[in-house]
Amino acid sequence: MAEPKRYYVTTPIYYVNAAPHIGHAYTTLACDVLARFKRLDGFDVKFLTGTDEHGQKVERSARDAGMDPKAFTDKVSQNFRDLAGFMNFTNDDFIRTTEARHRASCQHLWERLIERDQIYLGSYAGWYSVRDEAFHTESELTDGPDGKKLAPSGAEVTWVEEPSYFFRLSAWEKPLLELYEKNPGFILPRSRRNEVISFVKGGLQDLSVSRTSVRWGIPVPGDDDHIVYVWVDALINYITAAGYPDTDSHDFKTFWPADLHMVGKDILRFHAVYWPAFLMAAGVEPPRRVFAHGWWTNEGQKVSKSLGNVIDPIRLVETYGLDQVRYFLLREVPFGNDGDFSHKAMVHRMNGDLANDLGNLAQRVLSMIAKNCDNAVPEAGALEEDDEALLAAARGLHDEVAPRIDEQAFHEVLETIWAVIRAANAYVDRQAPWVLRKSDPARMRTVLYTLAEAIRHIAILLQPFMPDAMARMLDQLAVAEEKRGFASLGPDHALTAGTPLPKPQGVFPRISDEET
Ligand code: ME8
Repeated sequence: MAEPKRYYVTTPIYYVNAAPHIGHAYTTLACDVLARFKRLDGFDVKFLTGTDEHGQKVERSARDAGMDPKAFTDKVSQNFRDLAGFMNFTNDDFIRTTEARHRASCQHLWERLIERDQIYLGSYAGWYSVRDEAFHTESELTDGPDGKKLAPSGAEVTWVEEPSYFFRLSAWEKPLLELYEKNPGFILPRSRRNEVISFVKGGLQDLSVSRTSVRWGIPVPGDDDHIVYVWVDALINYITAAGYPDTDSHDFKTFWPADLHMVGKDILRFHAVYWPAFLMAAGVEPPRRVFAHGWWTNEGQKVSKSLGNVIDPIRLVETYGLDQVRYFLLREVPFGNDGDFSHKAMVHRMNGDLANDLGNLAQRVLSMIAKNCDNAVPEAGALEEDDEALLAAARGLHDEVAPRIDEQAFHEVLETIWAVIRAANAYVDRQAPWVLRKSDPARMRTVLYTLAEAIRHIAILLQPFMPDAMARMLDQLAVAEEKRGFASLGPDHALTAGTPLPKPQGVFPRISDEET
């Protein structure tokens, strides 16, 4: 039987200790593009994001703000919801780990682990990093400049000694290696997969999964002195939102296992090692993929609060425009690699790819149609080889880009679409419709029709990346709302000659370097 067309994609849930930054916008953007693409492709999509609200780090931030943790998390969580609206993200759900549904789900999973003898009571004596909310072994640490011990992330660690429940992670080494072996696409990119495999092969220790010195969290069922370790609590959000513990629910049956957990490279180990181990230990199927994306630097420098160069996504959008930023972030670097944000690179993409290549193509073609074809879709005559070639390239795009979307290779998707945009521009220059206007008006109409039909394909396929700009482009081609899905690609839904067109307007203005 064919796989049902359903797709479940998740972002990490974000700590509510600070304002949203570029990392948050980037991860959620990638998921938004996937969710939009799959919806347009006829899939039943569930796209989840939310906030991670428990643990010592959030407890501390609330205290520093002089607020009660609940009031604090209510306030900061709202900033993440607002960012989603601002960035035009289409998440279907927004989960908060302080919600009752999540507490029930987390405690239920814990009880399953107890029943299956996967958790035992012991005591922890070791290092803990509050910033990473992570336990570290001595061998992972380095010495900081002032003699303080530092975690691999550079975060400070403190010595902790307390009673703790442990998860029998050491027993899951072999099943995890089998999972990676049987599912080569479980961890992407490949280089990250290799890192995880060597980490697991290096041997796994049982994992501390409760805290007694922290109060802000979900109580361990039957032992209120302990609260569930924030990473266990947080990871469970992905099944909570799918209806867990009701594994017979429509949602759970439809959407679990998730197709993709999108994460930043720093939190891959939690998602690709601990999470599938917890799930397998509880008898729940692991997700299908974890993709670890890279990090952004700002004008060549690592971003950090202390350097004051944190990239604020809202400012970026206010400076360059929403769809421009959405395009840039997914075009500038091969997805999975680290990338550098620079004003120069941004201006270059806006003027080169957007204004010159795509904007100019649409503007040239639409204004020629407006002037020479009575503001209506022109009639095409017999097609020549050059016309057929451009149409075939545009009509073949979907089948070329869909497999790349399934590998999260956004830059390749865009590059593939841009190859057709460049081919269309070369076709305009070759066919010179402004010359045909006098010499052979019927041929001019065929050329303009061919171009309009190519632009229709390009705009439909670019909707997931630049939803507003492409909606405007499709409006200008008078493509009806219900004809913008991928099922409308191809010759059966081609533009109809004689359809009146609105007055063309530029979609991507050029930006002058001084403007910003
Ligand atoms: O880790 N460039 O939350 P968080 C790109 N609550 N991505 C970046 C970045 C940068 N400069 N800086 C950070 C957590 N990120 C946990 C997740 S999931 C069950 C729990 C990314 O608010 C980073 O890799 O710290 C991570 O994916 C996210 O932004 C920040 O998450």
